Amino acid sequence: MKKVLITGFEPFGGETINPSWEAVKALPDQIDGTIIKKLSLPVVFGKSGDMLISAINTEKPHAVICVGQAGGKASINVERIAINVDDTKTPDNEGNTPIDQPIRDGAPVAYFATLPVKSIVANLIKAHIPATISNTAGTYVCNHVMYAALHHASRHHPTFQAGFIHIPYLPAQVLEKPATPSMSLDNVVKALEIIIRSTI
Ligand code: PCA
Repeated sequence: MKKVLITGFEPFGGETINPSWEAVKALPDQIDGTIIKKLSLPVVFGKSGDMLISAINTEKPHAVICVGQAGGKASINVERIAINVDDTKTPDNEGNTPIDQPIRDGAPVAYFATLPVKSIVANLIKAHIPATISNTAGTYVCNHVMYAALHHASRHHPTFQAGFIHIPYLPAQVLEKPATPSMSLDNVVKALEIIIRSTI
């Protein structure tokens, strides 16, 4: 049986929820005969990547799909690339603010996602869910986790597919920010199901 490991994040930056974990935990435990394993990651450099890699080693999934909040985005952003740097002025949930720090010393500067990013975007748009390819996952914890997964894949499990999906705020997070876009939980969950089906 095929297995997909899908991750969300705990809240950060003063929010009380993170839409990524809200959507991931709402997914069914199986989709088209594929087992869906769900994991919540801390918004902490280092620890987040270590937790993900230990789950990959335990679960031995066929694909790893990591999901995170990108507040202010209006569409599902399918990340194309992860870069080998942690760089932030915004502290993570344990107060770390790495500057210009390689994620893995001496490792490649970047990895492309190995999810089928173009067909994922096409399938989302076909289902009337706003979606686009993004060419930067930033230099905060989401990029860190994406890089850690792809580096691990390239070294140890060359056949598992991995990538990252950034999602907008949920409506509940923008009630007092009228100019900020959001996407309903139903639509985000539907999007994740389409992303899983497009991958397996
Ligand atoms: N978004 C952050 C980290 C956790 C999350 O949900 C990011 O874009 O890096």
